[in-house]
Amino acid sequence: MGHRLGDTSAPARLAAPDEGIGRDELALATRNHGLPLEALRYDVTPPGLHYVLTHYDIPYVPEDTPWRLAVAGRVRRPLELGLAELRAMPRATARVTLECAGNGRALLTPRPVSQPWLVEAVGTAEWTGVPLRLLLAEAGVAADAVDVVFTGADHGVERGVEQDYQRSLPVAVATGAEPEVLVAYEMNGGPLPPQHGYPLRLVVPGWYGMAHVKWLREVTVADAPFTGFQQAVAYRLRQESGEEGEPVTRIAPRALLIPPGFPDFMSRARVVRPGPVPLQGRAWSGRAPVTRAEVSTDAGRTWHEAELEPDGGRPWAWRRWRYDWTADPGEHVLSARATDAEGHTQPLDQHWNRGGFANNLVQRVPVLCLEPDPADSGGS
Ligand SMILES: Nc1nc2c(c(=O)[nH]1)N[C@H]1C(S)=C(S)[C@@H](COP(=O)(O)O)O[C@H]1N2
Ligand SMILES: [Mo]
Repeated sequence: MGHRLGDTSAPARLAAPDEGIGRDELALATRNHGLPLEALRYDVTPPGLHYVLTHYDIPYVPEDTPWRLAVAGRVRRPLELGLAELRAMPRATARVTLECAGNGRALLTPRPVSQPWLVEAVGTAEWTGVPLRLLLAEAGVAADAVDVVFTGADHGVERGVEQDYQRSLPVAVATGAEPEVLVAYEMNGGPLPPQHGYPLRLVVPGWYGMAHVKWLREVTVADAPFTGFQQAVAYRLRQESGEEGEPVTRIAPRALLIPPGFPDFMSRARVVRPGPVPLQGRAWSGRAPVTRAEVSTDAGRTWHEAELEPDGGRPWAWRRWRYDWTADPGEHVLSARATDAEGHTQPLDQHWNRGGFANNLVQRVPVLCLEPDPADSGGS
Protein backbone atom coordinates (compact mmCIF):
# COMPACT_ATOMS: atom_id res chain seq x y z
CA MET A 1 0.00 0.00 0.00
CA GLY A 2 1.79 3.15 -1.20
CA HIS A 3 0.90 6.56 0.08
CA ARG A 4 0.79 8.76 -3.01
CA LEU A 5 -0.35 12.29 -3.76
CA GLY A 6 -2.92 10.80 -6.11
CA ASP A 7 -4.64 9.30 -3.04
CA THR A 8 -5.54 12.76 -1.78
CA SER A 9 -5.77 14.64 -5.09
CA ALA A 10 -8.54 13.39 -7.36
CA PRO A 11 -8.79 13.79 -11.14
CA ALA A 12 -11.13 16.37 -12.63
CA ARG A 13 -14.75 15.25 -12.95
CA LEU A 14 -18.24 16.35 -13.88
CA ALA A 15 -21.12 16.29 -11.42
CA ALA A 16 -23.70 13.57 -12.02
CA PRO A 17 -27.16 14.74 -13.17
CA ASP A 18 -28.93 16.20 -10.08
CA GLU A 19 -25.77 15.95 -7.93
CA GLY A 20 -25.83 18.90 -5.52
CA ILE A 21 -22.85 21.07 -4.57
CA GLY A 22 -20.49 18.86 -2.55
CA ARG A 23 -18.46 19.50 0.61
CA ASP A 24 -15.34 19.94 -1.50
CA GLU A 25 -17.00 22.65 -3.59
CA LEU A 26 -18.44 24.28 -0.46
CA ALA A 27 -14.96 24.36 1.11
CA LEU A 28 -13.63 26.16 -1.97
CA ALA A 29 -16.60 28.54 -2.05
CA THR A 30 -16.04 29.65 1.55
CA ARG A 31 -12.33 30.39 0.91
CA ASN A 32 -12.73 32.00 -2.49
CA HIS A 33 -15.40 34.64 -2.28
CA GLY A 34 -17.17 36.55 -5.03
CA LEU A 35 -18.01 40.22 -5.45
CA PRO A 36 -21.28 40.97 -3.63
CA LEU A 37 -23.18 42.08 -6.74
CA GLU A 38 -24.39 45.33 -5.15
CA ALA A 39 -20.69 46.34 -5.15
CA LEU A 40 -20.94 46.67 -8.95
CA ARG A 41 -21.92 50.25 -7.98
CA TYR A 42 -18.29 51.17 -7.25
CA ASP A 43 -16.15 52.21 -10.22
CA VAL A 44 -13.16 50.78 -8.31
CA THR A 45 -13.95 47.82 -6.06
CA PRO A 46 -12.84 48.31 -2.45
CA PRO A 47 -10.41 45.52 -1.43
CA GLY A 48 -12.41 43.05 0.61
CA LEU A 49 -15.30 43.27 -1.87
CA HIS A 50 -13.13 42.29 -4.88
CA TYR A 51 -13.46 38.58 -5.67
CA VAL A 52 -10.65 36.26 -4.53
CA LEU A 53 -9.40 33.00 -5.98
CA THR A 54 -6.43 31.10 -4.56
CA HIS A 55 -5.66 27.52 -5.59
CA TYR A 56 -3.53 26.57 -2.54
CA ASP A 57 -2.68 28.59 0.62
CA ILE A 58 -2.15 32.33 0.89
CA PRO A 59 1.58 32.60 1.69
CA TYR A 60 2.34 34.21 5.06
CA VAL A 61 4.47 37.25 4.27
CA PRO A 62 4.81 39.61 7.29
CA GLU A 63 5.28 43.24 6.30
CA ASP A 64 9.06 43.57 6.56
CA THR A 65 9.95 40.21 5.01
CA PRO A 66 12.70 40.71 2.42
CA TRP A 67 11.37 39.77 -1.02
CA ARG A 68 13.48 39.25 -4.11
CA LEU A 69 12.10 39.09 -7.62
CA ALA A 70 14.37 37.12 -9.96
CA VAL A 71 14.40 37.73 -13.71
CA ALA A 72 16.23 34.76 -15.17
CA GLY A 73 16.46 32.25 -18.02
CA ARG A 74 17.13 33.37 -21.58
CA VAL A 75 18.29 36.90 -20.68
CA ARG A 76 21.64 38.65 -21.07
CA ARG A 77 21.69 40.09 -17.52
CA PRO A 78 19.78 38.12 -14.89
CA LEU A 79 18.28 40.44 -12.26
CA GLU A 80 17.42 40.12 -8.60
CA LEU A 81 15.40 43.05 -7.38
CA GLY A 82 14.10 43.98 -3.95
CA LEU A 83 10.90 45.91 -3.39
CA ALA A 84 12.69 49.24 -2.91
CA GLU A 85 14.49 48.76 -6.23
CA LEU A 86 11.23 47.98 -7.99
CA ARG A 87 9.60 51.05 -6.43
CA ALA A 88 12.47 53.20 -7.71
CA MET A 89 11.77 52.16 -11.30
CA PRO A 90 9.25 53.93 -13.59
CA ARG A 91 5.73 53.12 -12.46
CA ALA A 92 2.37 52.86 -14.18
CA THR A 93 -1.19 52.63 -12.87
CA ALA A 94 -4.01 50.89 -14.72
CA ARG A 95 -7.66 50.35 -13.84
CA VAL A 96 -8.29 46.73 -14.70
CA THR A 97 -11.35 44.50 -14.49
CA LEU A 98 -10.29 41.04 -13.39
CA GLU A 99 -12.53 38.01 -13.89
CA CYS A 100 -11.93 34.35 -13.07
CA ALA A 101 -12.04 32.10 -16.12
CA GLY A 102 -14.35 29.80 -14.15
CA ASN A 103 -16.99 32.48 -13.61
CA GLY A 104 -20.42 31.00 -14.38
CA ARG A 105 -19.22 27.39 -13.92
CA ALA A 106 -21.83 26.34 -11.34
CA LEU A 107 -24.62 27.32 -13.74
CA LEU A 108 -23.48 24.79 -16.35
CA THR A 109 -25.10 21.43 -17.04
CA PRO A 110 -23.35 19.11 -16.44
CA ARG A 111 -21.43 21.05 -13.74
CA PRO A 112 -17.64 20.75 -13.75
CA VAL A 113 -16.72 20.03 -10.10
CA SER A 114 -14.45 22.91 -9.02
CA GLN A 115 -14.83 26.39 -7.52
CA PRO A 116 -18.62 26.80 -7.98
CA TRP A 117 -18.93 30.38 -9.20
CA LEU A 118 -22.31 31.73 -10.25
CA VAL A 119 -21.56 35.10 -11.90
CA GLU A 120 -19.73 37.05 -9.21
CA ALA A 121 -16.04 36.23 -9.82
CA VAL A 122 -15.15 39.75 -10.94
CA GLY A 123 -13.77 43.00 -9.58
CA THR A 124 -12.04 46.18 -10.73
CA ALA A 125 -8.94 47.65 -9.12
CA GLU A 126 -6.30 50.27 -9.78
CA TRP A 127 -3.02 48.43 -9.94
CA THR A 128 0.31 50.24 -9.70
CA GLY A 129 3.66 48.72 -10.51
CA VAL A 130 6.60 48.41 -12.88
CA PRO A 131 5.79 47.71 -16.52
CA LEU A 132 7.05 44.18 -17.17
CA ARG A 133 8.43 45.27 -20.56
CA LEU A 134 10.88 47.62 -18.78
CA LEU A 135 12.13 44.83 -16.48
CA LEU A 136 12.55 42.51 -19.45
CA ALA A 137 14.32 45.23 -21.45
CA GLU A 138 16.75 45.77 -18.58
CA ALA A 139 17.43 42.03 -18.40
CA GLY A 140 17.74 41.78 -22.19
CA VAL A 141 15.54 39.06 -23.66
CA ALA A 142 17.43 36.61 -25.90
CA ALA A 143 16.41 36.37 -29.55
CA ASP A 144 15.30 32.74 -29.17
CA ALA A 145 12.84 33.48 -26.33
CA VAL A 146 9.35 32.01 -26.75
CA ASP A 147 7.50 32.18 -23.44
CA VAL A 148 7.93 34.07 -20.19
CA VAL A 149 7.08 31.95 -17.13
CA PHE A 150 5.82 33.49 -13.87
CA THR A 151 6.22 31.62 -10.59
CA GLY A 152 4.30 32.36 -7.40
CA ALA A 153 5.44 31.57 -3.86
CA ASP A 154 2.44 29.30 -3.23
CA HIS A 155 2.78 25.53 -3.41
CA GLY A 156 0.24 22.74 -3.58
CA VAL A 157 -0.98 19.64 -5.34
CA GLU A 158 -3.67 19.55 -7.98
CA ARG A 159 -5.02 16.51 -9.84
CA GLY A 160 -2.08 14.56 -8.41
CA VAL A 161 0.58 17.03 -9.59
CA GLU A 162 2.67 18.80 -6.92
CA GLN A 163 3.64 22.28 -8.05
CA ASP A 164 4.34 25.95 -7.44
CA TYR A 165 1.63 28.05 -9.08
CA GLN A 166 3.07 28.93 -12.51
CA ARG A 167 1.72 30.46 -15.68
CA SER A 168 3.33 31.79 -18.84
CA LEU A 169 2.70 34.47 -21.46
CA PRO A 170 4.02 34.55 -25.02
CA VAL A 171 7.07 36.87 -25.24
CA ALA A 172 5.15 39.31 -27.46
CA VAL A 173 2.46 39.71 -24.77
CA ALA A 174 4.99 39.96 -21.91
CA THR A 175 7.00 42.68 -23.69
CA GLY A 176 3.97 44.43 -25.24
CA ALA A 177 2.77 47.94 -24.44
CA GLU A 178 -0.93 47.44 -25.32
CA PRO A 179 -1.94 46.04 -22.93
CA GLU A 180 0.97 46.84 -20.69
CA VAL A 181 1.61 43.97 -18.27
CA LEU A 182 2.50 45.17 -14.75
CA VAL A 183 4.48 43.75 -11.87
CA ALA A 184 2.17 45.38 -9.34
CA TYR A 185 2.96 46.31 -5.74
CA GLU A 186 -0.12 48.46 -5.05
CA MET A 187 -3.87 47.88 -5.26
CA ASN A 188 -6.10 50.98 -5.07
CA GLY A 189 -3.19 53.08 -3.78
CA GLY A 190 -2.15 50.80 -0.89
CA PRO A 191 0.09 47.74 -0.56
CA LEU A 192 -1.43 44.57 -2.02
CA PRO A 193 -3.61 42.79 0.55
CA PRO A 194 -2.30 39.27 1.39
CA GLN A 195 -5.08 37.53 -0.54
CA HIS A 196 -4.36 39.60 -3.66
CA GLY A 197 -0.66 38.72 -3.83
CA TYR A 198 1.35 40.72 -1.28
CA PRO A 199 3.98 41.90 -1.96
CA LEU A 200 4.04 41.47 -5.79
CA ARG A 201 1.72 40.19 -8.46
CA LEU A 202 1.40 40.16 -12.21
CA VAL A 203 -1.46 42.11 -13.83
CA VAL A 204 -2.29 41.26 -17.45
CA PRO A 205 -5.06 43.65 -18.56
CA GLY A 206 -7.77 41.94 -20.60
CA TRP A 207 -6.77 38.37 -19.65
CA TYR A 208 -8.71 36.03 -17.39
CA GLY A 209 -7.57 35.85 -13.76
CA MET A 210 -5.32 32.77 -13.98
CA ALA A 211 -2.67 34.80 -15.86
CA HIS A 212 -2.31 37.37 -13.05
CA VAL A 213 0.20 35.40 -10.94
CA LYS A 214 0.13 36.44 -7.26
CA TRP A 215 3.06 36.34 -4.77
CA LEU A 216 5.35 36.66 -7.79
CA ARG A 217 8.93 35.57 -7.07
CA GLU A 218 10.40 34.65 -10.45
CA VAL A 219 10.12 35.68 -14.09
CA THR A 220 11.85 33.12 -16.30
CA VAL A 221 12.40 33.65 -20.01
CA ALA A 222 12.20 30.30 -21.84
CA ASP A 223 13.22 29.21 -25.34
CA ALA A 224 10.46 26.57 -25.52
CA PRO A 225 6.70 26.69 -24.95
CA PHE A 226 5.87 26.33 -21.25
CA THR A 227 4.06 23.07 -20.48
CA GLY A 228 3.42 23.44 -16.73
CA PHE A 229 0.18 22.16 -15.18
CA GLN A 230 -1.70 25.50 -15.14
CA GLN A 231 -0.80 26.05 -18.81
CA ALA A 232 -1.04 22.68 -20.53
CA VAL A 233 -3.40 20.69 -18.28
CA ALA A 234 -5.65 23.28 -16.60
CA TYR A 235 -7.20 26.29 -18.32
CA ARG A 236 -7.81 24.59 -21.67
CA LEU A 237 -11.12 24.56 -23.53
CA ARG A 238 -11.98 20.89 -24.07
CA GLN A 239 -15.09 18.91 -24.84
CA GLU A 240 -13.41 15.56 -24.05
CA SER A 241 -10.85 14.88 -21.32
CA GLY A 242 -8.10 13.55 -23.61
CA GLU A 243 -8.04 16.54 -25.96
CA GLU A 244 -5.18 19.04 -26.13
CA GLY A 245 -7.74 21.85 -26.13
CA GLU A 246 -7.44 25.57 -26.80
CA PRO A 247 -5.76 27.77 -24.18
CA VAL A 248 -7.91 30.16 -22.14
CA THR A 249 -6.62 33.71 -22.72
CA ARG A 250 -8.67 36.92 -22.92
CA ILE A 251 -11.91 37.77 -21.18
CA ALA A 252 -15.11 37.25 -23.19
CA PRO A 253 -17.68 40.05 -22.93
CA ARG A 254 -20.10 40.02 -20.04
CA ALA A 255 -22.69 42.39 -18.57
CA LEU A 256 -24.12 42.16 -15.05
CA LEU A 257 -26.96 44.02 -13.37
CA ILE A 258 -26.67 45.83 -10.08
CA PRO A 259 -29.44 43.84 -8.35
CA PRO A 260 -32.56 46.06 -8.35
CA GLY A 261 -34.91 46.49 -5.39
CA PHE A 262 -34.27 44.40 -2.28
CA PRO A 263 -33.43 40.73 -1.80
CA ASP A 264 -35.03 37.78 -0.07
CA PHE A 265 -32.51 36.46 2.47
CA MET A 266 -32.47 32.81 1.37
CA SER A 267 -33.31 32.82 -2.34
CA ARG A 268 -31.69 36.19 -3.09
CA ALA A 269 -34.72 36.78 -5.37
CA ARG A 270 -35.29 40.50 -5.92
CA VAL A 271 -38.41 42.42 -4.97
CA VAL A 272 -39.40 45.78 -6.51
CA ARG A 273 -42.44 48.03 -6.29
CA PRO A 274 -44.39 48.96 -9.45
CA GLY A 275 -43.34 52.06 -11.38
CA PRO A 276 -40.00 53.42 -12.63
CA VAL A 277 -37.04 51.17 -11.74
CA PRO A 278 -33.71 52.41 -13.09
CA LEU A 279 -31.64 49.37 -14.12
CA GLN A 280 -27.88 49.81 -13.98
CA GLY A 281 -24.90 47.56 -14.26
CA ARG A 282 -21.45 47.00 -15.72
CA ALA A 283 -20.16 45.61 -18.99
CA TRP A 284 -16.64 44.55 -19.95
CA SER A 285 -14.61 42.57 -22.47
CA GLY A 286 -10.91 41.79 -22.58
CA ARG A 287 -10.96 41.20 -26.30
CA ALA A 288 -12.05 44.61 -27.61
CA PRO A 289 -13.81 47.70 -26.23
CA VAL A 290 -17.44 47.17 -25.26
CA THR A 291 -19.60 48.94 -27.84
CA ARG A 292 -23.05 47.94 -26.71
CA ALA A 293 -25.05 46.95 -23.65
CA GLU A 294 -28.62 45.71 -23.98
CA VAL A 295 -31.29 44.86 -21.44
CA SER A 296 -34.14 42.38 -21.56
CA THR A 297 -37.01 42.42 -19.07
CA ASP A 298 -38.76 39.37 -20.57
CA ALA A 299 -36.21 36.55 -20.13
CA GLY A 300 -34.29 37.37 -23.31
CA ARG A 301 -37.19 37.48 -25.77
CA THR A 302 -36.83 41.20 -26.58
CA TRP A 303 -33.85 43.51 -26.04
CA HIS A 304 -33.51 47.24 -25.44
CA GLU A 305 -30.45 49.40 -25.98
CA ALA A 306 -28.95 50.56 -22.67
CA GLU A 307 -27.07 53.83 -22.34
CA LEU A 308 -23.35 53.04 -22.08
CA GLU A 309 -21.08 55.47 -20.25
CA PRO A 310 -17.89 56.54 -22.14
CA ASP A 311 -14.76 54.54 -21.32
CA GLY A 312 -13.00 57.58 -19.85
CA GLY A 313 -9.67 56.52 -21.32
CA ARG A 314 -9.67 53.28 -19.32
CA PRO A 315 -10.00 50.54 -21.93
CA TRP A 316 -9.37 47.65 -19.48
CA ALA A 317 -12.03 48.58 -16.93
CA TRP A 318 -15.72 47.76 -16.87
CA ARG A 319 -18.17 50.46 -18.03
CA ARG A 320 -21.40 51.50 -16.42
CA TRP A 321 -24.69 51.22 -18.33
CA ARG A 322 -28.25 52.28 -17.59
CA TYR A 323 -31.75 51.51 -18.80
CA ASP A 324 -34.99 52.93 -17.37
CA TRP A 325 -37.54 50.21 -16.75
CA THR A 326 -41.14 50.60 -15.66
CA ALA A 327 -42.08 47.57 -13.57
CA ASP A 328 -45.57 46.10 -13.65
CA PRO A 329 -46.84 43.76 -10.93
CA GLY A 330 -45.87 40.16 -11.63
CA GLU A 331 -42.81 37.98 -12.09
CA HIS A 332 -40.05 39.10 -14.45
CA VAL A 333 -36.66 37.85 -15.54
CA LEU A 334 -34.13 40.61 -16.20
CA SER A 335 -31.00 40.13 -18.32
CA ALA A 336 -28.18 42.23 -19.70
CA ARG A 337 -25.88 41.51 -22.62
CA ALA A 338 -22.57 43.08 -23.71
CA THR A 339 -21.13 43.23 -27.23
CA ASP A 340 -17.60 44.34 -28.10
CA ALA A 341 -16.01 46.06 -31.10
CA GLU A 342 -14.98 42.70 -32.58
CA GLY A 343 -18.59 41.54 -32.50
CA HIS A 344 -18.17 39.09 -29.61
CA THR A 345 -21.31 38.91 -27.51
CA GLN A 346 -23.01 36.68 -24.95
CA PRO A 347 -24.96 33.49 -25.65
CA LEU A 348 -28.46 32.78 -24.33
CA ASP A 349 -27.62 29.05 -24.22
CA GLN A 350 -24.52 27.75 -22.47
CA HIS A 351 -21.25 27.25 -24.35
CA TRP A 352 -20.13 24.21 -22.43
CA ASN A 353 -16.58 22.92 -21.92
CA ARG A 354 -15.19 20.43 -19.40
CA GLY A 355 -13.49 23.03 -17.20
CA GLY A 356 -16.40 25.45 -17.31
CA PHE A 357 -14.05 28.19 -18.55
CA ALA A 358 -14.76 31.45 -20.34
CA ASN A 359 -18.47 30.90 -19.93
CA ASN A 360 -20.35 34.15 -20.55
CA LEU A 361 -23.93 32.94 -20.63
CA VAL A 362 -26.39 35.85 -20.27
CA GLN A 363 -27.31 36.53 -16.61
CA ARG A 364 -30.90 35.90 -15.49
CA VAL A 365 -32.24 37.89 -12.55
CA PRO A 366 -35.73 36.84 -11.37
CA VAL A 367 -37.65 39.81 -9.97
CA LEU A 368 -41.00 39.91 -8.21
CA CYS A 369 -42.86 43.20 -8.70
CA LEU A 370 -45.42 43.66 -5.93
CA GLU A 371 -49.01 44.84 -6.38
CA PRO A 372 -49.33 48.59 -5.75
CA ASP A 373 -49.56 49.37 -2.04
CA PRO A 374 -53.13 50.67 -1.48
CA ALA A 375 -51.77 53.10 1.12
CA ASP A 376 -49.63 54.75 -1.61
CA SER A 377 -52.31 55.08 -4.25
CA GLY A 378 -54.38 58.01 -5.37
CA GLY A 379 -54.96 60.94 -3.16
CA SER A 380 -57.10 61.47 -0.16
N1 LIG B 1 0.26 32.47 -7.26
C1 LIG B 1 -1.02 32.38 -7.61
N2 LIG B 1 -1.53 33.29 -8.46
C2 LIG B 1 -2.81 33.22 -8.82
C3 LIG B 1 -3.67 32.21 -8.35
C4 LIG B 1 -3.13 31.26 -7.45
O1 LIG B 1 -3.80 30.35 -6.97
N3 LIG B 1 -1.80 31.38 -7.10
N4 LIG B 1 -4.97 32.14 -8.79
C5 LIG B 1 -5.23 32.76 -10.09
C6 LIG B 1 -6.63 32.82 -10.44
S1 LIG B 1 -7.32 31.40 -11.04
C7 LIG B 1 -7.35 33.99 -10.40
S2 LIG B 1 -8.94 34.04 -10.95
C8 LIG B 1 -6.73 35.23 -9.89
C9 LIG B 1 -7.57 35.84 -8.79
O2 LIG B 1 -7.01 37.05 -8.37
P1 LIG B 1 -7.58 37.76 -7.06
O3 LIG B 1 -7.70 36.73 -5.99
O4 LIG B 1 -6.64 38.87 -6.76
O5 LIG B 1 -8.95 38.30 -7.44
O6 LIG B 1 -5.42 35.02 -9.38
C10 LIG B 1 -4.63 34.16 -10.16
N5 LIG B 1 -3.29 34.17 -9.68
MO1 LIG C 1 -9.49 31.96 -11.80
